[in-house]
Amino acid sequence: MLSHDTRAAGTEPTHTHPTAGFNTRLVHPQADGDPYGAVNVPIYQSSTFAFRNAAHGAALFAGQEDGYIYTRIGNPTIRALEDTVAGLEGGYGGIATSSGLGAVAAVYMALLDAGAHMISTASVYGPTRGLVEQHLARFGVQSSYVDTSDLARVREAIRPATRLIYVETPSNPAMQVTDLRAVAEIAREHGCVLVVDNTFASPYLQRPLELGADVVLHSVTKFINGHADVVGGIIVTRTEELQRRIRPLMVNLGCNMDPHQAFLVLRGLKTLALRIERAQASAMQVARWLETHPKVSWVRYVGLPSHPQHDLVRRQMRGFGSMISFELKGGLEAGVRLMDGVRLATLAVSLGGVETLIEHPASMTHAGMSCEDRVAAGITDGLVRYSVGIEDVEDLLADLDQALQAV
Ligand code: LCS
Repeated sequence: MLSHDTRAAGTEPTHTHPTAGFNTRLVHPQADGDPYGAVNVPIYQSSTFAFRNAAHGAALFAGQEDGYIYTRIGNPTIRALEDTVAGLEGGYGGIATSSGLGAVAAVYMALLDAGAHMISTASVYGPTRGLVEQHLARFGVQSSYVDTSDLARVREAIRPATRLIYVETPSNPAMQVTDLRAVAEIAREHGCVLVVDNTFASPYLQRPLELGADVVLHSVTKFINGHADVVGGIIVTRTEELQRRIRPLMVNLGCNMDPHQAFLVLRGLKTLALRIERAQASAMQVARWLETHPKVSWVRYVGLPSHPQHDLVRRQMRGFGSMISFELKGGLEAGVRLMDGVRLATLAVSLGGVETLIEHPASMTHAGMSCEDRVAAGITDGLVRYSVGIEDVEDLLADLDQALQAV
């Protein structure tokens, strides 16, 4: 069997600072020491790695020795990111991918056989759902989309062929929150793997593996990198067994991360906690301000007591993050005016960066869903999504104020 890893079989990743706290691990990535003492993990921009001799090459391919063969299989810069994020999530190991959707695809393809059934949060990021409904369905994968915040709906959807439960919490953009401990119990009872998309929270605010999930994944394009200059993804597995099921699929699919991407993400990661603390403090102010605005019909922010799962959020997350969804009284037309009226917030998809972004899910990120599925998932036509950045909050409020006056 060919090696699909940079690590010899049965070897646990060892941590440079095994007792270090979360913030320390952000700043000091898990990496092999650099011979020149470089403070940052260097970019190993090399497609291939020389073997010392033929026996060394054979040992690497056989998975008997740690080391690097070829960058699609593994690379020191990429591995530093994988080991660091795995440590932050409390998992066995990481698998970095070319995009968040690459991570989703690798997990689905590794864990779902023809005829298998999966259950997913209905209000997931649109293409995550499209991947199954438009593509994997052709290979015989069956899927049900339910409001996973309602545990009865999850139980009802279980079939004999159910192998995987996929939860996005908080969900994009409906901000629905799923009780991970409870769903993990359901998954265990029925022999299913629980996969959690932790993109909206980041490991700083929520650690699904500690609540019973088996696999966590991220679009690192968002909070983990945080600077709107990289598209990337990462998978973290709780066990070595799951790592050995998913990693070969990623390697054979060829959706690996690039070393330069990994370098940028390692740099962005250093300030994850600082960025989130700042953005979520502003988000709370913006959400409260919107909630009292006469032109706003409702606001969904997990930090507001008006959020239907606010108590669960307090138990499950260590903060509220910086994603806000809201609806204007004037519906879609008012939303369009608002998006065309803001001057500081940028009208763009994506989220979780240092700059504030605004977008309209029904016509943009979730346009691929049928109108019926969208409304069932809580994504109404007038819903506006606002990703709060780290600007001065007074400037963000002034910007919203002037744009809302024109609505
Ligand atoms: N999971 C979540 C929760 C996401 O929000 C996204 C992208 C993905 C996975 C896919 O990650 P990617 O391949 O883009 O790195 N969400 C986007 C959004 O809401 N606007 O633009 C992209």
